[in-house]
Amino acid sequence: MSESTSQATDYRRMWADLGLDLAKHDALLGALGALYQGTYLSQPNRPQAMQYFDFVMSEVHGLRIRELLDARAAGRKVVGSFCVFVPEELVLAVDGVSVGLCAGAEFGTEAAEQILPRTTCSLIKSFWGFTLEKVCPYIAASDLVVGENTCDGKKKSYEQLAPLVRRLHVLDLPQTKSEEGRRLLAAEYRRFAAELEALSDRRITAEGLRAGIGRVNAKRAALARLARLRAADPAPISGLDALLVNQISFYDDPERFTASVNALCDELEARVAEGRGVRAKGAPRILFSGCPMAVPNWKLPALVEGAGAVVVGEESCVGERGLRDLVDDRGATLDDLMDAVVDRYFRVDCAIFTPNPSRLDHARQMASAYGADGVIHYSLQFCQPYQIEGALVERELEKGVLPVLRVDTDYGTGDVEQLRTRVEAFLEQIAG
Ligand code: BJ8
Repeated sequence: MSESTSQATDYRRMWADLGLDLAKHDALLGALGALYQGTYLSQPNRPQAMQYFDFVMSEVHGLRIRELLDARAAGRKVVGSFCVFVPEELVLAVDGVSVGLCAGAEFGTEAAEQILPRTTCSLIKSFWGFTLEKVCPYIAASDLVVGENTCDGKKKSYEQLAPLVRRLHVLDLPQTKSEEGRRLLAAEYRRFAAELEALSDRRITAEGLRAGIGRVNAKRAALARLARLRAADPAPISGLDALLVNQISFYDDPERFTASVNALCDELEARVAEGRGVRAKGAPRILFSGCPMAVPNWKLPALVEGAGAVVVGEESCVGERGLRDLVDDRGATLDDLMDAVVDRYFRVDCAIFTPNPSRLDHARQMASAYGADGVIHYSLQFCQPYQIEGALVERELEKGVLPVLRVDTDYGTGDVEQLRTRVEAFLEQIAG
């Protein structure tokens, strides 16, 4: 048997042992492979260093899952989550492994709609579809799944998730940036820390948490370096590739990922110095603002870049909202460090907060820092927090005479042609 055949056999055994439905999982991987080929591998002028991220994607249900299972066999715990409010620093402090769970593709919608109303956003339907149809190896490999009381759809649907996962912990998150809100977040992170200690049978120490903070800070610093390089004109990397790197940050081993992002940035710095980019200098520059885009939700950036523009930033949780701000690691005690973790996460300006003015400031700052010619506000249909806040973002940015296009869409392909027409008209408006 050749090495690749034996590896494929090994993966099939691994997926079967995890309880996946192999036929449905094959269908999912087939569709994902074709989408990746058409969206990513056909792009012109890609940086060489993207090869690492292509490799990660090719092994996202293979080698990475094998690594998670090896970690479990060595006694480490795998913690799966759906939200940037789940602090990876705490998971690392008990020597755990943090992974994002599948929520970016339309799969198992019919099964999901047995539980959820049709008027639920694609992201929630997606994680339910993946779970019910048994095609997500990440949730199957997780010792603990962490939900969060953010929007109503997530909050209410987690109530029914417990029987489908090994162990579920739901974080209660504040909805206001008040003193009471901060106290709630601090109490909830301490309750989460206790859950992790019970799960792993390890104590969180100041040294352990400081080390976890250092590893996540290094990852965020590398992603911030990548974000800054996108300010150059011509942009040295496509928005699709930069988005992919951000998406992979939720799955990959933190050290290996950080080193790979820094290697990519070295190459991009050389490109910027030579004036080389993925598009000609002066190509229209678009900033995205809105809902997170999880793998493989590439529909809108692919349309924008297919029309000749370049996406230069994402004001989103899979993007700058998720990566900005490092945790201060100078505290002497465990309490100091826990407070620093709370301080950092309390600054995340998700649209579930009311009011949420810092998000408008961040969108404005990013548009200016990255030289955006226009902003596309992206909401998933039925996502009330972002759909409603979208009007505010539009008003605020248009005051500064920046054109804004508001798009509400889902994970389906039924609206692609209509979106293409709207995006092309928007780019013409910008050019005019
Ligand atoms: S911190 S943005 S990752 S909650 S799209 S499920 S909001 S109805 S994803 Fe999010 Fe955390 Fe906030 Fe970020 Fe609900 Fe909207 Fe669906 Fe959403």
